[in-house]
Amino acid sequence: TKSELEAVKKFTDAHYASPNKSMYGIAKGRNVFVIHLESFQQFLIDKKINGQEVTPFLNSIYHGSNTYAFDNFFHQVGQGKTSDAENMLETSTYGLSQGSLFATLGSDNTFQAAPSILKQRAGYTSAVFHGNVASFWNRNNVYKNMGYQYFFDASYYDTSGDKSTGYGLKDKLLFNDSVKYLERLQQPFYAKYITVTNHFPYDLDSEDEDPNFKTVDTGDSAVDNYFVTAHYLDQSLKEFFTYLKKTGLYDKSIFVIYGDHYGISDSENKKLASVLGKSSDDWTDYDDAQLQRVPLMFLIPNSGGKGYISHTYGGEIDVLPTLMHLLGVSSKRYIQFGTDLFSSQHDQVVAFRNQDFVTPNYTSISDVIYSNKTGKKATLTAAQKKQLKKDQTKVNKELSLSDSLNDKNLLRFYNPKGFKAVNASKYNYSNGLD
Ligand code: GP9
Ligand code: MN
Repeated sequence: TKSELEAVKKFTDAHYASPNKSMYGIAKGRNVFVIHLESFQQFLIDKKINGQEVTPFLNSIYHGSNTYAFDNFFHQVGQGKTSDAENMLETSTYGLSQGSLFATLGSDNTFQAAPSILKQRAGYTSAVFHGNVASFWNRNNVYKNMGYQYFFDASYYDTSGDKSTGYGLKDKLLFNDSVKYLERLQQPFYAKYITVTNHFPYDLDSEDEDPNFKTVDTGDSAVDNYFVTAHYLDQSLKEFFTYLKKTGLYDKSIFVIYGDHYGISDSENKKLASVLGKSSDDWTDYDDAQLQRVPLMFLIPNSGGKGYISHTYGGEIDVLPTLMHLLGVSSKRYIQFGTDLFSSQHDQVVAFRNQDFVTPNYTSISDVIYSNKTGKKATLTAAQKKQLKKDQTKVNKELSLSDSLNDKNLLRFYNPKGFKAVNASKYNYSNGLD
């Protein structure tokens, strides 16, 4: 009902963070590439194995002078995995506590998502490039409700034989074979690339392996192969960027590069520990939580070289308002649970979907508070306890209001200024060949 919507709106309004003036609009009018690095965790960045970087190309972006990167950025997905990440990134609302929002609510809900907002506010064309079938995670329906104009799914590419692995077209082929569609998009565009090759169980044909890259030998094949497919993903990006630089698209764009969620699960982390130079003996929930960091980078080529690596704490929920402000589009009128990572008012309490949370100083797991300094259970003053109680209350409230918004489809009652409701029936993603 409308009063339920009011409660949500009151909360998001109260938490709104105004933009950082020095960042607002610095990517205005540029094309947007959202590059979804499948199962990609932050520890891969700058990681060396047998003296070799696993992801040299991404590392060069990470340290590049026009890149704003975050090293305390967390995924916040639940069971909806990739689809939860997509939902958070493009709506700044949470996934559900059970199942996938895309799958359960995505066909019927009202969305006020990045593609429709950017189309209506700044004239952006929108498209998704993905090498899996369109129905996976119910994307064919959800994307229409989000206002995506084009969805170049598996049917647009030759995915036969060894061109695919478990979740679809290999990344190098996706980037290469999508170019003929990308080139026809009206600029400015908002284009999302969802990679798949770096996905459990991290299979790669030997023909795609870099003979010069030798992985670890932990005895856990998922851990060992994870580095091999991450290395492949890195090479695929390098090839794509070579193309973009050649055509000049590179300099006219902003790149949002992020990891969607963990690739190595908690149960395998002890095997990973030795690779990370840690002992698995006293491995705790705290250590698992720290590994939920994923990369987030905003690369803005030729933008004056003021980039840096920020240690601000944040999560996937925060990406949309941050991106909008970089593009010079105010986020104020929308219902969004995240806040601009560059804003001095940004809230650094990062909620996980199960109500655990991380702050710059503490990690809270099932009500146990760990100190980020020591990694051990924290000894807390009364004032610190009080603050952490407040943080927990906020996390719970935020998650439950997001659930209320989505479960009850409350956005259908919400009319932000100038927002025209998306008409999903306008879009037809079927392959133009038939
Ligand atoms: C498949 C891909 C994988 O299309 O996006 O999703 P995940 O299994 O990571 O949720
Ligand atoms: Mn995924």
